[in-house]
Amino acid sequence: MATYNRASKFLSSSADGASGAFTASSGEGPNGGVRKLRRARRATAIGTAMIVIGALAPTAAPAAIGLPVEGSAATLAVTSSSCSLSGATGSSSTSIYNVTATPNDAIDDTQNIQGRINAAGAAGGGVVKIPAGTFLINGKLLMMSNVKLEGVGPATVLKAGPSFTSNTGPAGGYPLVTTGGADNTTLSNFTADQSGDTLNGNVPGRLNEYVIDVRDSINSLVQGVHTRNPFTYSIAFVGGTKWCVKDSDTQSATNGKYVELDGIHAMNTSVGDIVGNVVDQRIGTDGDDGIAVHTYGDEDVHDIRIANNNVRGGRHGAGIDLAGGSGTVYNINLTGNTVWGSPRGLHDAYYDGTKQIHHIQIVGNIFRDNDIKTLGGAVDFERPVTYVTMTDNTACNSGDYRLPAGTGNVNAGNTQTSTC
Ligand SMILES: [Ca+2]
Repeated sequence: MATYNRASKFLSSSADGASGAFTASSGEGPNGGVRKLRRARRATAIGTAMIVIGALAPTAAPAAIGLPVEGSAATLAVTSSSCSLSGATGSSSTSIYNVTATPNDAIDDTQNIQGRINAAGAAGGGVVKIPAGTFLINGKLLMMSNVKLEGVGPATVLKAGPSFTSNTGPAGGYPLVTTGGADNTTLSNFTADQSGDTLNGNVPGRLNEYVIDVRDSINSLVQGVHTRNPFTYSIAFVGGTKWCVKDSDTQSATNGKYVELDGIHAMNTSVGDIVGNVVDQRIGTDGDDGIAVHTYGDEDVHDIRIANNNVRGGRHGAGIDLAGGSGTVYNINLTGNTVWGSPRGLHDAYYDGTKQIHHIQIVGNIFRDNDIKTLGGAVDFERPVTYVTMTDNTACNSGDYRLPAGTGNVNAGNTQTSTC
């Protein structure tokens, strides 16, 4: 929702009220107990990020904002190729490690799969292949550097088992798979089912780690991953740099069980592509933002390309949400997305501070059949922003565009019709 304080929701019991069953404990936060570790890690990540950004030949930083060197969104390279901003390639290893667990039974498969990941990692990298079938996960799969975890497609299902919530991941949450600081990883061609429809996922730490949890890692690729039945965010990038999620899909389909179910979420991270995905957070009533770019605490989120996605945000959120705070959201490029059937299309939000969002490029997107039919139904910047270029977008049966006047803001060539 537009006005709630997301940080306070993380840090205390439910303030949203949508689900009385939400039982987040005091001290729960999206970064969990590894925040210090992540900060230390990020210091390394920034060095890499600056190298990548430098290649984009940014213009001079806007003096009026007074921030350190930052590229201009207008200079971000946007091409039709996948992962074109980040250049993320994931694992380049080729040695095969076959999972030998038996699918489609009641026997847990976590240790078998984790054993293959560990063996590949210990050898310097490898491809862990999982055949078709449903594999029960009662633990948490932790990636190793230079490893690719690869299924055969949607028919390879990693499914949270009946005791999935009896243990937590390294950051105190409930990931089916977390990179946990490993670099050069690929997650490819499988379904990740958190069983939130049958499990009671309203447990402490629910928002500490996510279904597909890419965390504090460099060069991470997620492709062809299908998430189902989440009780937290579906695919998330937290800290780290140089990452890409493409050709994947998320679905949120529960009713009255959870809040805060975002589809693809990027938090306190940089240099990423979100491209060619199908995000649907509104099959049930519990869904929140479709795609969210989010600062938490005083860290920034920047240099992210969101292109050619099909997005339906859930009842509690927007199609795409730029969520600032004490950190800044900048250099975000949104091109060629279709955002439909959401409360709003694109929305700004400030959850734990007021630092201004800036350098956002919104070009050639389609907003259709979103709930709000008046100002802000398509694009809604409620607070002052600067260097926002919003051009050549189409809105139908989706209200109009709201962009306050501000330094460097451009609002031109956008169309708005009442019918599609
Ligand atoms: Ca099994």
